[in-house]
Amino acid sequence: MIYDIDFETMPREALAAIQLRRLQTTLENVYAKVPFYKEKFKEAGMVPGDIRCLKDLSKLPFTTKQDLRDNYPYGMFAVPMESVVRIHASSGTTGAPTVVGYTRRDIDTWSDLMARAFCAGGATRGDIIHNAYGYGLFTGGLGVHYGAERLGASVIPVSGGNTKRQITIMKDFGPTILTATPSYTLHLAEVAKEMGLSFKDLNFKFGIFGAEPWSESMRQEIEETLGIDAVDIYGLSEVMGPGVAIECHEAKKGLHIFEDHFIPEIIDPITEEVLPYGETGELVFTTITKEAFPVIRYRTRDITSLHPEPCICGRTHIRMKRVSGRTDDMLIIRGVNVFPSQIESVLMKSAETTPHYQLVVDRVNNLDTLTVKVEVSESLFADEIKMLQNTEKRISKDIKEYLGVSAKVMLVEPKSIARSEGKAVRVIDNRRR
Ligand code: DLL
Repeated sequence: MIYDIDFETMPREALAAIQLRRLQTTLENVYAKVPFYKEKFKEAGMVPGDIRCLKDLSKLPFTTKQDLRDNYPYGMFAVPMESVVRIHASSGTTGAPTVVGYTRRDIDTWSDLMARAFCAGGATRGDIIHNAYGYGLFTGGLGVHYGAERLGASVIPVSGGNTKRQITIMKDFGPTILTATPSYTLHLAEVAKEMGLSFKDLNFKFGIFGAEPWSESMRQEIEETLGIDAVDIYGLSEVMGPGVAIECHEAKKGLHIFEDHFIPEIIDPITEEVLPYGETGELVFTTITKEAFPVIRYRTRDITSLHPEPCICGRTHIRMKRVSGRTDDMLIIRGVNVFPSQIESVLMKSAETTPHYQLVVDRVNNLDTLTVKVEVSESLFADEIKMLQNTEKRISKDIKEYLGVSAKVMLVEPKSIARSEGKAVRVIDNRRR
């Protein structure tokens, strides 16, 4: 089902006309209300009226995370506090967090977009949504929550953590849709297993996963382990929160960006030049309907590409490829650019390891080193140890039976006993020393 058929399937020329109108209104608004933008426009020698077509957008200066930090906490708000009904903040692992605000109409728009997102994922009003995104300053919990209610589905506001209790709730309440980060989802599956429960015995049909980069192989892993469809959802606090873009369940190939509210661009992160469709670079967003916290050409640092080709679902909104990483996540190891998601794709191909990994980078004797810590699959680990122990015991017993002498058998790694080029050295007798 398409939630907002008129806007989501609108011919692209009509969409462009709406975008331009909304963009022009937004620019007038930020110029008048946010001193930061007025200053930026002045520096660029421009006034909002200079933007006559969508292409003109590329003449405007960018907004960066640093700009938001410099105006911490409310300096970028375009409305007085009396009109702000909600405040969220992004985590701020590096430096001050980014504070964002919403008017009542912003919350309304966000709820609508999240309802759209749920429908794109395949939800209906009859669904029960287990929402394991964190509630609080993070936009995931409440963003998803309001969208689920707007759709008319039943939402279980369980938030993150308290994992065992989550599993009991899943068993008892019978939710049909799971919303969580992909990594937490895998943890949920692990804990369910420890509790003697398989996700396949639960009622879930599909899940909407995002808030962190995840690979196509991680999708497969989740779909197989949980026995559900896994759909990718993207968003960021500065632009709105979850529900900026989502995959449709029909194609599961790229995320439709809700272009009647957000204008995306892809730029080369170094030269800052706008790149053509299909090319990979940094995603930049301009919001065109937000009241409290509009952003103009906001540099997300997320790396992706844009694809305007028609989609089988009927939506005309452009698709972005799944985010492969962030410009600030990229590791340079001896000159080679490495994204954690690339390592993840390699790890996911190995049956013996789990999707739990960490990369440790160091510099030893002026050389970069990369250590990939990855957990061995528990079943394999347990089986292997058991098998090794059984083999050791069996050989020990055989020796005793055959020769009547007790021996401790220690299995060692293949190829760890020195090979000889002549006669094999079969005995090292330390007693003779
Ligand atoms: O993570 C909003 C959100 C909540 C999205 C729930 C989806 C689901 P922030 O905390 O501001 O907002 O973090 C935004 O997270 O710039 C990306 O780097 C990353 N991110 C979000 N969704 C995805 C995704 C929320 N589907 C930052 N794939 C963004 C990859 C994602 N990265």
